[in-house]
Amino acid sequence: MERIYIGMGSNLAAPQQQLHNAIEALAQLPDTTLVGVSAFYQSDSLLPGQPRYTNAVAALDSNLAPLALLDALQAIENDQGRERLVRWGPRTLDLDILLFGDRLIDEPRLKVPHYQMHLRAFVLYPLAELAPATLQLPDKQTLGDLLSACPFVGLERVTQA
Ligand code: PH2
Ligand code: MG
Ligand code: MG
Repeated sequence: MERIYIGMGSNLAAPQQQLHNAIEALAQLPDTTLVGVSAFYQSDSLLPGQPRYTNAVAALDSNLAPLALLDALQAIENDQGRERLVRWGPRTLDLDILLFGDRLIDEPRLKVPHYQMHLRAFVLYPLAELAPATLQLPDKQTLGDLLSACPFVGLERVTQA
């Protein structure tokens, strides 16, 4: 079993419902336990001219291999109507593997840790709800290090009904 963190995002077609549906789908993955889900956060898109995003992070314990998990996540994205038209385009659902145990993965289809997680408040602050500040990335930086370099700016924590 390895602890895996998944970044979730949506900015189309009822983003909060998309995330709720994604969480149900993650809970059904084979050889996997859903360990936790952060609060939801809203923020402007990194690319201007798109709807605001809702983001969250989920923690899984899984025996799936990294590429098997990637296939399963892409199947969930596709089930929820993901269209891959342009890179960084608006999307019904984005599921990104942020961290996979303490592995460094560099394959054509999959780079872990996620290449921009250290820059993204909408990833780091929800992740910090699920993981301790002492969590080490493969390069030995801690989550606390990344958080202190990434201000909590432009993020709005969603109060759920
Ligand atoms: N994802 C992107 C591009 N821009 N902006 C926010 N706020 N949240 C995202 O998840 C996001 C983004 C492409 O992965
Ligand atoms: Mg993605
Ligand atoms: Mg993404």
